[in-house]
Amino acid sequence: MGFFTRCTALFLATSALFNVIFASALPPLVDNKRHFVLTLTWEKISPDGVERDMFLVNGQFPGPLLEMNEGDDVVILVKNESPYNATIHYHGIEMMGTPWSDGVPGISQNHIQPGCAFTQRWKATQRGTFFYHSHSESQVNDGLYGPIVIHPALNTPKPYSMITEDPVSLHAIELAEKRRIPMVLSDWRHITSDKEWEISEQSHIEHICFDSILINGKGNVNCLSPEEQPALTTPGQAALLGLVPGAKLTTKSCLPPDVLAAIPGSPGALPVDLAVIPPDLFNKCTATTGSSDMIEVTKTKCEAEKWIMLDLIGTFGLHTVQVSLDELTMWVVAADANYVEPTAANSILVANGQRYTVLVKLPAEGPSRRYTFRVSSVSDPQILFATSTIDYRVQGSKPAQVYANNTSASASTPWINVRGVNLTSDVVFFDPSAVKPFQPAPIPRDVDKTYKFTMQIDGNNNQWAFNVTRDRDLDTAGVAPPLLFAPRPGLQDNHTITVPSEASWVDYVMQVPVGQPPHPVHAHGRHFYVLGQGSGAFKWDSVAEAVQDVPELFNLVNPPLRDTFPTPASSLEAAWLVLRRPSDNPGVWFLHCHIMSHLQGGMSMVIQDGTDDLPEIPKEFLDWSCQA
Ligand SMILES: *[C@@H]1O[C@H](CO)[C@@H](O)[C@H](O)[C@H]1NC(C)=O
Ligand SMILES: *[C@@H]1O[C@H](CO)[C@@H](O)[C@H](O)[C@H]1NC(C)=O
Ligand SMILES: *[C@@H]1O[C@H](CO)[C@@H](O)[C@H](O)[C@H]1NC(C)=O
Ligand SMILES: *[C@@H]1O[C@H](CO)[C@@H](O)[C@H](O)[C@H]1NC(C)=O
Ligand SMILES: *[C@@H]1O[C@H](CO)[C@@H](O)[C@H](O)[C@H]1NC(C)=O
Ligand SMILES: *[C@@H]1O[C@H](CO)[C@@H](O)[C@H](O)[C@H]1NC(C)=O
Ligand SMILES: [Cu+2]
Repeated sequence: MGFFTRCTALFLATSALFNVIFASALPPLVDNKRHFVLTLTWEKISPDGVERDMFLVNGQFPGPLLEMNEGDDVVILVKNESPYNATIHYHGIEMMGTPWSDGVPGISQNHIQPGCAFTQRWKATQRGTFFYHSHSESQVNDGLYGPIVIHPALNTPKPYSMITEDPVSLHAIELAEKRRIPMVLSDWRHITSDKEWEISEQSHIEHICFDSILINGKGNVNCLSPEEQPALTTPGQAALLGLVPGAKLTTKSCLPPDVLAAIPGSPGALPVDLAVIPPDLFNKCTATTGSSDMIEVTKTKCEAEKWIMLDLIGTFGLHTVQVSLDELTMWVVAADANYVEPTAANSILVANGQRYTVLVKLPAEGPSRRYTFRVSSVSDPQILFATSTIDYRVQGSKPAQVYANNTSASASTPWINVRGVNLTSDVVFFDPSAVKPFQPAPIPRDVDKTYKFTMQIDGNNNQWAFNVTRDRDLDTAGVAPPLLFAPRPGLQDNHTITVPSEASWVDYVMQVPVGQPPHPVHAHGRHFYVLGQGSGAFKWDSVAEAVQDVPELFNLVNPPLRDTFPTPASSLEAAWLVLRRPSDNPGVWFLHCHIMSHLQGGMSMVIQDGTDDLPEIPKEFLDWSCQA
């Protein structure tokens, strides 16, 4: 058999066998359901070269990939073998008809106490990239998360033919989609989340330094010299440093405690106590050579083209980053698991809780090569960055490792620097506000209810309010029974809104006073449309009025569909963001900022959607107390 025939046969075989081949990577169906077990433990490991206590899931960090097909009925047994209360939330999963499996303590379930187990059941009604994470306190900062991929059902319309119509390329893209590569991006501290919160509560400041950024759970501590820092200081950082005469970034490239202390709280804030902060937390940086993620990609002789699909998953506790892959172009094809019209970019802004699925075409010819994948924080509190490697090997050429000590061959050319700033003028940045959903569904011109929130500090600057007052008890203590089991019809208070059952669409207006950082707003249950944003005060009574007044600030035709989207930064001027969301999935849902310190500091709101139409809670959930 000649070379051509062999490759053609392989091409046809892989096309036909796709589903058989990839189905074998999924856990088997039992009783027609996809079963997973997540065992949580608390152990010592060293993701960036420094050992600490942290969560593992099934002995791994990040937790294992949960892979399933659209339409699957999913059953997940969570066994808590750690010494802490915990719950698991499936971020971005809309939980149609199963609000009791959403995993929020005090809202949809009680805590899973140490030694206990809880079973969650939901249907994979969506497709794309998600992640699971703890919803107790700031346990995300202790590593309790892992990726989820839902493979699209057969015959799902996909946007790939908007990139290319060449059948050879489309075949290569389909292959890449089956073998998609999760890129779990996180910020990392050497102290536990409990310790961090304790220091924050005692000192009355937030933003205790991080130590590294991890890519798929691997990383290094990078330290910048005092000579390197000034050129990398952002305007936002410089403005904050200006609060204290002579202030400079610390050895860990953080805003120093006295600058953090100078960020005003609201009236009645307690005096700051900097003496309780161990000085090393800000002022000692010891570089490590921990570990670095390397993804090996091989283009075989039979593959005419090589594409890869990366799932960028922002599991950060605080930081928002620019992501780039040296020399290559990323085609964004999905945002928060929703297909979009493909957009080419060299650098993508990823906020905590957001996901992007990107396709990358690798060169067909030429030598094997190592491409550096860069993650650079753009957040004010600290300069933090990381890299990993895509090791691309063209079958038949020498492996890239041969060139590892040959800088002229091994170093790929960056698009961005460690602050996420472009190094040349031809770098294309992805614009999250301009991206269009693929085959958008019509959205209503009018809504039934409008709720307005003001994102602000309430007390000291580690205490945050989603509207006026911070939420003091829900997430941290976990109320029993959970709100879902005892909904309070009609309740409107500082922490709860009740959307009437007859309302089908709702506008959420986030008002941002001057001086706020971006708050990545995350809604549980249904996703929302990012309808519009602007600067200044939101001075209208309704979105309809605003649309009439400033139509150019709204998109009522094909706005982005997301589950996490940041409010605009408001360093110089107030700002606003309007989200339009269907209220057709009765349940008790959390709406909150996805920055862990803001969430733990009280920045959350409970939405009771359609409490008259709540599905009956299954007995196994109502009666659960410890064992699954
Ligand atoms: C763990 O959860 C239980 C039940 O919600 C609660 O009574 C207990 O105080 C929690 N423990 C901690 C340490 O938060
Ligand atoms: C690169 O490393 C290899 C093996 O480690 C060594 O034999 C070779 O001399 C090195 N080449 C250069 C240019 O340093
Ligand atoms: C280094 O890489 C370049 C480019 O691939 C190649 O031309 C050169 O021979 C390599 N040098 C060594 C010492 O391997
Ligand atoms: C970065 O991009 C902007 C906008 O295209 C451009 O004005 C600027 O010169 C670029 N920076 C560098 C260092 O080339
Ligand atoms: C937010 O607080 C303001 C001021 O107290 C209040 O008028 C408004 O109704 C609150 N918004 C919601 C959604 O509860
Ligand atoms: C709601 O917030 C307002 C403004 O801070 C406060 O005056 C009021 O007491 C709060 N209501 C409750 C029930 O806590
Ligand atoms: Cu926030």
